[in-house]
Amino acid sequence: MSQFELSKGGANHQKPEGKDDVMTTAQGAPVADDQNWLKAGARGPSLLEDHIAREKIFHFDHERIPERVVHARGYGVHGTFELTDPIPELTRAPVLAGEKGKKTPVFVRFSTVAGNKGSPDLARDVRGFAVKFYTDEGNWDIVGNNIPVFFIQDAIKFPDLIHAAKPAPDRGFPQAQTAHDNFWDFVSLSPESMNMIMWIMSDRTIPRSFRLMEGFGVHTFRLVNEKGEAKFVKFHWKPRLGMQSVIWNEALKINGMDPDFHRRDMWAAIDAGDFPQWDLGVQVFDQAFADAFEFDVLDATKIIPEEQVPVRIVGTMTLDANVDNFFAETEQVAFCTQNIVPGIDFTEDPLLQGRNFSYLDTQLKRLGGPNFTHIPINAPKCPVHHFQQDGHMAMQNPKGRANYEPNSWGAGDGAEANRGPRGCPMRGFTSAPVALEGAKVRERSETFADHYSQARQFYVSQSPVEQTHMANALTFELSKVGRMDIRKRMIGHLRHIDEGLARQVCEGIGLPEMPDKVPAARDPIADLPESPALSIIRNAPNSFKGRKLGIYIAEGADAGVVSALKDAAAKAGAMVEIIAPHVAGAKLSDGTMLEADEKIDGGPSVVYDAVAVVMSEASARRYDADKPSIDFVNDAFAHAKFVAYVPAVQPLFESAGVWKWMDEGFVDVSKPADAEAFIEKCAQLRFWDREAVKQD
Ligand code: HDE
Repeated sequence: MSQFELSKGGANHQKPEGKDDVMTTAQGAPVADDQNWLKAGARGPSLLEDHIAREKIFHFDHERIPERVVHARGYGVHGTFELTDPIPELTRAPVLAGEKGKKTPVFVRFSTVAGNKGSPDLARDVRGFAVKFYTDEGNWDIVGNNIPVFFIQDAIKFPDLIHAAKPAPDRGFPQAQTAHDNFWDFVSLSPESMNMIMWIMSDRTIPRSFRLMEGFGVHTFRLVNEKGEAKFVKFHWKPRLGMQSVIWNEALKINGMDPDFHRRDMWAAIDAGDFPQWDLGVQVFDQAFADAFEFDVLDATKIIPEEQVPVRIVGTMTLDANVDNFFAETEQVAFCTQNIVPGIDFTEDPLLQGRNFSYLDTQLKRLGGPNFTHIPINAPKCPVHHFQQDGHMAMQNPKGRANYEPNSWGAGDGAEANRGPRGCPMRGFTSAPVALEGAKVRERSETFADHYSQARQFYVSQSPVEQTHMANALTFELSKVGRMDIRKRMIGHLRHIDEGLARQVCEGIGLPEMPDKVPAARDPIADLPESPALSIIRNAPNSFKGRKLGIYIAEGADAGVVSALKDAAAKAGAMVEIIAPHVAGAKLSDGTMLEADEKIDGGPSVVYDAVAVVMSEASARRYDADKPSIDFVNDAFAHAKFVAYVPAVQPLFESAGVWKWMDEGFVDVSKPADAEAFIEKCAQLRFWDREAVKQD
């Protein structure tokens, strides 16, 4: 039967197998044919009467909901939080104070901030790290980021910040990047953003994977114990696999090769049963510490260095399930900073206070009504009792006669349930009784006035390689800024942070002389101690676990070497992908055929943490003019990756221009025993010395 005949009216080409397989309308009526609109005669016209077609198109027309204004591009996964060190002395929230080993389901959504929903994953951007805990006492959301500070101190500035960062309104570009005039204009006129600028110009904004980044609640919150005693707290997520980032040139290429790089990585890890984990840590401090601290703990542009207040690990989050449906879960999940539970409380941080309004408001617009808590991904997993009713899409209206309180239904008639719920002073949420005073003013506290000291502290705490990356990032971004006065103004700020950094950027953009310093609201403290915890490289995990090795093979590749590499990688807990000139794979030296995961131009070295090139000399000659093969080798070299090879690949490595530059990052794996030595080296993740050599 031809395809045409199959799709002719009434002829359902796939017969339903059982009752549940019969297609129905949304109203449940069985459908005979949903591939042909009802027509007056086979050649039309189409009849408006076709309720089946109209229902199908009507629903399709409304498939989209507004994307998030910020954090539109995101990826959500399910998991569990396990309490390992309960802290009942600090909080009465069972999620943190219950029995050791208590488990709480979570849903986590990672995101970028500036880009639209379809933008690439590896934009230089802050990553959202939002966690919804479905606790026994209601949903608790830590709507955090992978950077512990923020651009601005007061929520009223948020629309300006986001307008400036997003595409310019007149032209509608650039997409998902801050390398443009409007952004640098805004931040250079908002000195409070300087600490955050240091963070976003660091490698933190180009993470290798969601699995390899930290998370932070950013604001100072409060923990309140059973006695009503409150302490301040900052929340931290520490990835068990350690932190890792890519290099900027690599990020640019990955965005082209695989715009879904981060979501694919997360999906694949979970799908393979390689569940990512983070420890949840708390930094707890009291009013006396807050009073003595150099900065205001309510100022979200500041951190509290871990060296000053250690992070105490209280539990572990394991992400172990991908969503069943991206829209239903990832798109419809509604995080709200105001979702807190008894035992946790807000502070007066003006950014947090503004957010507490914004998130609820935005859900109304995005999800279309006040009943978004009825959508499964947002619904608490504990009992819910209240008198809220009706509205769009109401699915859980309260039962019974009483829909108000106080009421006297149920009193004495034995049917207590009829009267509905009541507030409970013992169990219910109570705010920490913080004393407030002051006149109504539109003012920023004097204690928020230091804009440079912690920016400097961040910069000096980085390793030399990371400092160079920061200077390069600033140079890249400012080179995309057209207006000279904006470039100069930015360097005028950098001079307060570090004269050496300012000079490098000044030279990088080709300015003949250093611009004047921008007047500072308060003189920076130049000698804050270094905080080694702020560096990614200084805290490298020394492990290749969870990373990915790409082995490029071609006809005649030594079978023993390939299998030794695979075994060594598996032993280290790393993943392996085979790349070949054809996706069908290649015949190895022992005559076996090894199937490829990627064809060479779809599997460039930028998507791997380390690579191996194993082929016969004849193959190396055959591909020594093949551009994707050359790029594979060349990029691996340029991005400071560890490279395993066999001497036969010389012709290809020569035409890629790397043969004469081979350094200790290259490992000859001709003997199978060398494979283990190579994978051991890969635990360093990158051969940074190569970058240093190139810069000399
Ligand atoms: Fe958000 N932010 N934000 N934000 N934010 C949103 O809420 C907002 C801020 C963060 O995966 C929106 O549901 C204001 C800081 C994450 O669904 C919106 C201010 C931090 C996510 C909103 C901030 C964040 C959002 C857009 C200034 C780190 C994604 C869609 C006071 C601590 C959550 C939505 C997800 C999303 C407002 C600043 C993190 C418009 C007004 C600081 C991770 O409500």
